[in-house]
Amino acid sequence: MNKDKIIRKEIKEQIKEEITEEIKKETKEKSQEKTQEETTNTEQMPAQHGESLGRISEVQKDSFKIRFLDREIPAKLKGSFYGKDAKDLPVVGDYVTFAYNPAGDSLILSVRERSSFLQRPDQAKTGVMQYMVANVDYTFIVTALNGDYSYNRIARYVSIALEGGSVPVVVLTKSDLCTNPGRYVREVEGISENLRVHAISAIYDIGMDELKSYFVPGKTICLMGSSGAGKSTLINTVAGREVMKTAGIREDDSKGRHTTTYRQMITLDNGVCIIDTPGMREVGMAGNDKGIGETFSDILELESRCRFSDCRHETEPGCAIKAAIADGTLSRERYELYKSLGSENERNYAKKKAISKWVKQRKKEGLL
Ligand SMILES: Nc1nc2c(ncn2[C@@H]2O[C@H](COP(=O)(O)OP(=O)(O)OP(=O)(O)O)[C@@H](O)[C@H]2O)c(=O)[nH]1
Ligand SMILES: [Mg+2]
Repeated sequence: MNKDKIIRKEIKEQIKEEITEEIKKETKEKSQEKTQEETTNTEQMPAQHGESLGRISEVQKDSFKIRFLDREIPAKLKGSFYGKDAKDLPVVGDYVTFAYNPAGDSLILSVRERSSFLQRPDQAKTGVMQYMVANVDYTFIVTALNGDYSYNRIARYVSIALEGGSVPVVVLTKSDLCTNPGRYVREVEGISENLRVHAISAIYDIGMDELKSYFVPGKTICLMGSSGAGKSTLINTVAGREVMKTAGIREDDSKGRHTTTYRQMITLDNGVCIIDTPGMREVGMAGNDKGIGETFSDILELESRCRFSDCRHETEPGCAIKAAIADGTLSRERYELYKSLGSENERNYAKKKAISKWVKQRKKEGLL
């Protein structure tokens, strides 16, 4: 059994215990002739001093919300989290243990091991990582079929999803505004072997049936993409009601208005968890070797077939990359993309290493 399943089993068991407890309380309270209204709000809450297991549904600076049963519990971190590495702090989608406080913020005690963890370098390109979401099964890479479309950016998202251990699914939205969505579907399918791609219109209910296979109870889906791509609209359509705020894009450049401003996990009535995220302006590469390797696994395979192990794919004889470009099995555009993402990844990684060396040195000198 994988860790995610174990955690879900634990939650189920906990729910069972809570329900039994609830029934006992209800019987007792009925005999004391209390009204139903007076009791419902507190009955489903965890024991005050016990440790409970919930899931982070929202993070805003130092404030967290924990999804427990069908409630959102406000929470803060236990003091021992301070000074920990940023990657060890809870993110949306994390399973956490917490001590329940009925009078205010509950206390997050620990973060359970993650089955997947999506991260990217921060926008300032310092190589510092931004930790986004955890325990995601599918990452929907949402791109609108208007001015938003970018082959290069989709490839970046795909490598981030793969690096983090989730399955990338490209969702091309606003197909109603595009005269030839099929052309884009084929182009995106060419980014990586086995990449799943769907063209939809959430507003006109086109292609939505194709997405049903992902919305399976117990699965977690995270939506990422530019502002205005239609992430929140897609969630509202799937939910059948307005659970997320949406807003029109700017007419002059088709860009969105950053309507969603923080990551948030909602649970649909059928038990599917969906994480909505704010639109990203840029998707940088750092610490992403595995993701790039998996996205371009066919190119790695070709490289391994070159006559020389240190082949630079330039003038060397017996080069499998050059041969594949010549016979059309590998597109030059895709190979160039692989090279540029790889070198950006290396550059940022070197920067990241230099920063952590600097921080370590300053700490040693007592300056930090
Ligand atoms: N024509 C058309 N418009 C759509 C479709 N999906 C979304 N839109 C419109 O696109 C605009 C932006 O949609 P949102 O769902 O708010 O976009 P978002 O990706 O959540 O944007 P941020 O929250 O800013 O990151 C809204 O005006 C939507 O009505 C679609 O399938 N077709
Ligand atoms: Mg949104």
